[in-house]
Amino acid sequence: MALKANGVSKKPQYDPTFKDKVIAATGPNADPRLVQVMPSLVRHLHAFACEVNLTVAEWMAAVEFINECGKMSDDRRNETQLLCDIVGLESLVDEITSKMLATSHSETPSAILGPFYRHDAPLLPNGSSIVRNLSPSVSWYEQAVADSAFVTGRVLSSSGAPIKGAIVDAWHSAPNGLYEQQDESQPDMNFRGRFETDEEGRYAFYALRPVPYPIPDDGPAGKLLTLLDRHPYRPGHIHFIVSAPGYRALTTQLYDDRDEYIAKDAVFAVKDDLVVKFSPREGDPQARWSLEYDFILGRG
Ligand code: MBD
Ligand code: FE
Repeated sequence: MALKANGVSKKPQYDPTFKDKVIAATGPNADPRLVQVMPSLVRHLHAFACEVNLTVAEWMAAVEFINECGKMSDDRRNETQLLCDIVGLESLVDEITSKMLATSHSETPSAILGPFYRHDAPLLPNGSSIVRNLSPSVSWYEQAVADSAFVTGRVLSSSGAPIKGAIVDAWHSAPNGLYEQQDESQPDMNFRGRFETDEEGRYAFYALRPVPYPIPDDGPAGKLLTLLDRHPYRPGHIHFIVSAPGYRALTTQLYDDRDEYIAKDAVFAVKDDLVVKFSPREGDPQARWSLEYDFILGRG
C-alpha cells in the first residue's frame, strides 16, 4: 500500500448537489436514528472525498484495508476497533457518551474499553491478587516482583457517600506487554479480577505497576501507524469497569505517572485526572508499591 501524494494544483469542482440525491433516497420507513445520523455521515464522507480528491485506487485500497481488519478480527483480537483507536475515534465517542450521560461534575472521567476486556473475570476476595501462578521461570519474574503493587480505594457516589456492593473489575497486561489472551505462556485470566466493595465502599487487591507496551502492530493498524511515521506505544495502564446498582457503570483506566508515554499515547486515551502516583510500600512482602484511588460514579 504505497500511496502517492495527489497533485494539488488541480482543483476540480464537484457537483455540490450530488450528496443531496443520496440523502434524499432515504425512504419514509427508515430507522429514526439513521434518519438523524446518515445525512451527516454522507455529507462528511462526500466532503472528505472531494477535499482530498480521493481516487478510485485510493478508495479501493481503503476498502481492502478495512476488509483486512475484519478478516483479522475474532474474539481475541478486534483489529477494526484498533483502527478506530489509532485515529482517536474510540476516545472521542467515549467522551461524547460520558458527556451525554453525566449527571454531575465530580464523576471520575471515563476512558476507552480497549480490545482486551474479558467478561467473567474471577470474583475474588478483597486483599487477594490478580497475579496468577507467578513463577521464577518466567522471563519477566524480576520485574513483576519489583513492580508488585497493592491497589486500594473506595467507590463513592458524587455526593461522597460510599457505595457498598459495587463491583471493581480490573485488568492489565503482563510486564512483557501482552494481555493474557495474547500470550500462551500466561495462565487463563492472569491479571484479571473482580472485587466487591465493603460497607465503607472499599476495594483492595494486589496487581503490578503497569508498563508501557505496543498495541498489536502486526496487522493493518500497525501498517497504518508505520505509514504515518507513528509509534505503537501506550503508557502503562490498569483498566477498570466499576459498576453498582442504581449507578452508571464507569469504564476507565489509570496511568502510572512515571511513564514516558503519558503524553504520547498511541490511542489518545490519557486524561489528567486518571494519572496516578504509586508510593513505596513498607513491610509488605507481597508489594513494593501501593496505589490509592477512589472512583466516583454518577447516577444512572
Ligand atoms: C490496549 O491495551 C488498550 O487498552 C487500548 C485502548 C487499545 C489497544 C490496546
Ligand atoms: Fe489496555
